[in-house]
Order: sequence, then C-alpha cells, then structure tokens
Amino acid sequence: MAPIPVNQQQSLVERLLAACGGAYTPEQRRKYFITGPQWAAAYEGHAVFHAPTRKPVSFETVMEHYAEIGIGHWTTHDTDVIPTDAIGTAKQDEIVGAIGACLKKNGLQCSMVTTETFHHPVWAASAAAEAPEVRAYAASRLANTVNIGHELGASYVVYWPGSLGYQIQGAVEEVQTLGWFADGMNAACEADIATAKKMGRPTMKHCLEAKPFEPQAEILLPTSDAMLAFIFSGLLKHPDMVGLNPEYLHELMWGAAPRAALARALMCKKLFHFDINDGYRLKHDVDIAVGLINPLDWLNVLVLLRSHGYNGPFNLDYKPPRTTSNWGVFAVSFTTAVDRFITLWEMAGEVMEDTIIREASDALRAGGGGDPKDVKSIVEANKELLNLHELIGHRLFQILVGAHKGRVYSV
Ligand code: XLS
Ligand code: MG
Ligand code: MG
Repeated sequence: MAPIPVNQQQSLVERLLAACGGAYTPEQRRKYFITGPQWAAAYEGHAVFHAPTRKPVSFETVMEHYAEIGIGHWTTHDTDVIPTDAIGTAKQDEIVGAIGACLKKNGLQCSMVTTETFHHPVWAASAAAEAPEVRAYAASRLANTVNIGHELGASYVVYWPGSLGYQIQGAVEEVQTLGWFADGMNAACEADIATAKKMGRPTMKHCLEAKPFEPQAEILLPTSDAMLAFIFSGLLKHPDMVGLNPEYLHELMWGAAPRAALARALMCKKLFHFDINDGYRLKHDVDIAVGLINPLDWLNVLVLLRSHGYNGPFNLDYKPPRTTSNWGVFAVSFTTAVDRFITLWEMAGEVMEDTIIREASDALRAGGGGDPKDVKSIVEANKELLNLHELIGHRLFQILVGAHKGRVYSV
C-alpha cells in the first residue's frame, strides 16, 4: 500500500469507522445516564515519562462535541476550568456563568463536580495534612465546589483523595489523618446542607473514590471496601449523604474482581456513582476505554448492575490513547467507547432474559433435594447440577461473541 497523505487520513478513518457499523445515534446514546468528564476529553496524553501528544481543549469545544455525540452530561474538577488562583474570586463567577450558558446552548446538564485535591503543590502532604491551614484551605475548596455544583444543577460530588497517604512511613499518623479527612467530608456535607436549603434544592450525593497505588507510596483508603469502612466508622456526621464512586480499573489495579467490589457497595446501598474504563490487573492506572480489554468481565458487571436496578451515572473516566489525535478523541474515541458501553448494556439485558441461563440458575437454586442432616447425601444430590456453573460461563461467552446466534467462517 502506498503511504497515506495526511490530508486523506481522516477520511480513511471515517470510512473504516462507518464500515464497522453498529453505531448508535446521538438520540439513542442520550437515553443512557452516560456522563463525560472535561478532563477525559482534554487529556493531552502526558504522564511522568510522556510528553503531551495533543493540544489543549476548552470546555466549549468539549461540550459542543459531547452534544454532537449524544453524551448528555458533563462532569468536571473545579480546576479543570477555573485556574487555582481564581478560585473563590469574581473570575470564578464569570467562568461558572460561562459554563452554565454553554451547557444550556448545547442542551447538556452538569451531573457531577469534584475538587482537585491531588495535583497542586498545596496537596503535597494531602488535603488532610498536619498543617491546619492546609486543612482549612481544603475545607473551603470542598465547600466552594459544592456551591459550584448547586449553581450548575449537579446532583453528585466526587472525592478522589489522590495523595491521602505518604511516601515516608512513620512520618504520618494514619488514624489522626483519617480523622482530619473526615473533618473535610463533614465540612463539605455541611456546606451542602446550608446551600441546598438556601437555594431550595435537594442535597447532593457525596461519592468517595478509592485508588490503590498512585501517586503516594502508601494510600490510607486504597479500595472501595476501605471507603465503606470509613463511611461507617462513626467519624462522619452525615453518613447517609456519603456513598461510593467505584472506578472499574481502580479495583482491578489491586487485583480485585470489580463485579464483587460493586456487589459489596450494592449490599451496603452505597453505589452512588460509577467511573467506567478498562485496563489490566495489578498494573498502572491506564484508564483504557470501556470494555476494550475485559469485555466478558464488563458484561458481567453490567448484568449485576442491571439486575439490581442501578440507575446512577456511568462516568467515562478514561484516557483517550496517546496515539489518538485531537480530532480522533471525539470522532473515534468517545463515540466507540459509548457504543461499546451501550452494546454491553443491551447484551446484559439479553443475558437476563436468556432462557438457558435462567433455567440453569433456577435449577441451581432449587438444589438436588439432598438431606440437610446428611453431608454425603448433600454432595451426591448436587453433583451433576453443579456442572451448570461452567455451562453458564459458556453461555455468557456465546452471548458476548454472538455465537448463540450462530457463527460460521470456514465450516
Ligand atoms: C484518578 C481519578 C480521577 C477521579 C476524579 O485516577 O479516577 O479522575 O475520578 O478526581
Ligand atoms: Mg475516577
Ligand atoms: Mg483510573
């Protein structure tokens, strides 16, 4: 094949994407509670060892493209759009006003806001650092974000406490630090209660997000389970307002089964919000787009969420690859991520209706009729029935690859 000139590359990508088929319309995509982060679309491809591969993108551009694609909700960190120095000033009001107008113009809603408490040097020792002025500043930043959320009509606030941990063991008192972190959450909830009352709005859902590894050597709340323990620790003044924002890859990063982690959140009625992406077990926070690496696991996750009536947001917290261009972020990356999510969601519906899986599950629940007082008889009674576990796995695979509808290539 001859080299493809730059001016023909976009049309080639477009033609092949169209040839893939299976795309949903913006109207169909808008029916799902899919939310698009400012930071995901604006990610420039940089990392500790990586220079950016893309140019900066404004919130106006992000919103315009989300609207075109059919992503109906927008989410943001405070400093994605407001420079740190402008926080709490008249400049902030101006920017928030412009965001509100842009959301309206594009027919989008802001569903979630979150405070950046990990990037700026002020958070070097975390937002729950020893110095009281850091914690007072953190409390004011959290309250400010809550107020921005109310102004923009958001219902969710997320907290990823990035650097709540340490590099040097013994230098930080963990129990005390967790107490200080709880003080910050209490300040945020109280600001929410006051503002909600003033504005005649409901209070927001406060969602804790855990990540096990970076950027500190040790993390104090590394998993969703640790976050649950924190919520129920007695340190929170309003535990009913606080729940979880698990992230798919963050659970895989510590070797967990995301579906089991989500089940524990559902058990506690704390699954408020869900950051969606994909990646590899026990590795970096690569945030690869939804369902591209572990589609079978993703299908299983969505079966769990559908069957438990989860109706919260699915937040596209992934990083378009460094090999994708500024144009490709919207033309290829977000469209295909959303379409894979919808495909898997619809497939999860098929799994729930599948007569084979249903009959197998009912049979397993009926048991083999052994005598509960006789261990040997219990084992014997269930022996052949338990083959259904593997059969269900096979059926899930068939549904995933379309083999249940027949598949013939060379036979
Ligand atoms: C980082 C987190 C971050 C949060 C919001 O790893 O996923 O994007 O979701 O601060
Ligand atoms: Mg996240
Ligand atoms: Mg991540």
